Amino acid sequence: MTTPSESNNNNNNNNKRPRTQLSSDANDAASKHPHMAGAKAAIEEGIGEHGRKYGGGVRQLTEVEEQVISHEKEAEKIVDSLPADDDKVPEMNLYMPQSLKNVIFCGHLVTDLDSIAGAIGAAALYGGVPASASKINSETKFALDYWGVPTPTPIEELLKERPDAGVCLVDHQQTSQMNPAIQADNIVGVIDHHALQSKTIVTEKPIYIDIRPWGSMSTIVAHTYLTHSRRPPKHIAGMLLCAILSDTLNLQGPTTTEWDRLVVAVLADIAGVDDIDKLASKQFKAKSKELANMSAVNLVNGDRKTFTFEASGFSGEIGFAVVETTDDDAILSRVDELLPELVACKKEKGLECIFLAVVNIVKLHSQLLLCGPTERALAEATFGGKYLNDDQSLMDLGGRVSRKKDYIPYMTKTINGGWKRPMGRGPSTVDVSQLGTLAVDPNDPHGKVTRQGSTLGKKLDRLREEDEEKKMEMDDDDDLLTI
Ligand SMILES: [Mn+2]
Repeated sequence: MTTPSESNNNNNNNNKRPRTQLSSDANDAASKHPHMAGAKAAIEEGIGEHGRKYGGGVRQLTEVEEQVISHEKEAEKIVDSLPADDDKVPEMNLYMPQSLKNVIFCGHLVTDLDSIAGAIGAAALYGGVPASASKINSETKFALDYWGVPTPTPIEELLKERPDAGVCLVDHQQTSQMNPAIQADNIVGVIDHHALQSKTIVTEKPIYIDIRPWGSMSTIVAHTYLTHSRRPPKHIAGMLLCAILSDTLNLQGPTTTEWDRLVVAVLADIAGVDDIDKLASKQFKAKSKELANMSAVNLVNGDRKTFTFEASGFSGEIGFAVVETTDDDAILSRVDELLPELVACKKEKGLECIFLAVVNIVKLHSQLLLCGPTERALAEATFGGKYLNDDQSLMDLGGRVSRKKDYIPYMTKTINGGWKRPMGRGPSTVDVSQLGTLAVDPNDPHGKVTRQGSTLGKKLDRLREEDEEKKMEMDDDDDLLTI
């Protein structure tokens, strides 16, 4: 494999998104690689280039679509170099640790998709048994169902049957994250992508260690398949793919590396994914059943699409994020955390407007988060919904539930009807230094992406206070949020 440069994806200021070109080479490759690294659907629809979607609004490629398209050729070359089936695996000189044969592969407690998929992938690769360290979450269940993979047996049960079995820890190496049924003496290996901190396991004998600073443990497993000229079976490729998307926040998280991007394109080809964006958003839907486990960054970026408008009164890009959940009260309690994140995302992505719709998928109604006066004006003109809180940052959208059918077409109508942003709004007073940076807490087994060092929340509080004062002075319902 060629070596991509190891750079983290901190380039959040790509206001100008690259537009896709479908070359004749790509047309040739299409017959051999019909899935186009997972971007078939996007390329065929002409999204980001020719597509005139939703009337006047043109949907841009999502981050994950852009990434797989830019790695498509390299990924296809790699897939071509693999034998078509495992019977024809060539003799190889690469080290395959015999100590991992027949062992149990187990991820961390409060287990997640990377831990489960990584255990399944590693067990298939090294010849062992996957285990679950704790009850699986809704996102993991989605991936297992989607790829038709049985849920791994709990580690306690496996160790009851085979108390002396070797254990290879995946996606963790700290004792605090280890299932207590695992004895330190039984550990024969670690495959992980977390920092080595104070609670790292201590072993008597040397063990197999594979720790790499990549976005997901599943990327390491997939890469080992490739370096050993092994083609992961379709369902394993699919599981690993979903796990990388999960840990890297659809390749947008700060820990994402070039290897994660390339391996996602390779796995999408092998797993036969035509529409990677659809897969990512289905997975996000499953995940958002458990809102408590998601950071504001994840909620704003998990299923956000960008639309470009060029109308007489307004031109520019509008971001529209959707969170589908069974528990929208959980969102209402986090509005103060979500508004600054929306403002930060708007600034970083160079958007004119950003919306977040919270859809209750049981009651089939939705609420719209509004982080500034432009958003409020556009939402009022489009939906005319009633505000649900004093500072007018939450609007009731009634029975509207679909971005494709209920939100964007009507917003497009408003904009094409000559809508203009509210008068007297100066340029945004947010500067980049207020945004903080995206980070992954090294102590969090989920690798949750959070924003640190942002002062936007404080600014929000201050503006609210100022607004209260102003209201008392003038009894004028001036715009509250000028950020
Ligand atoms: Mn992980």
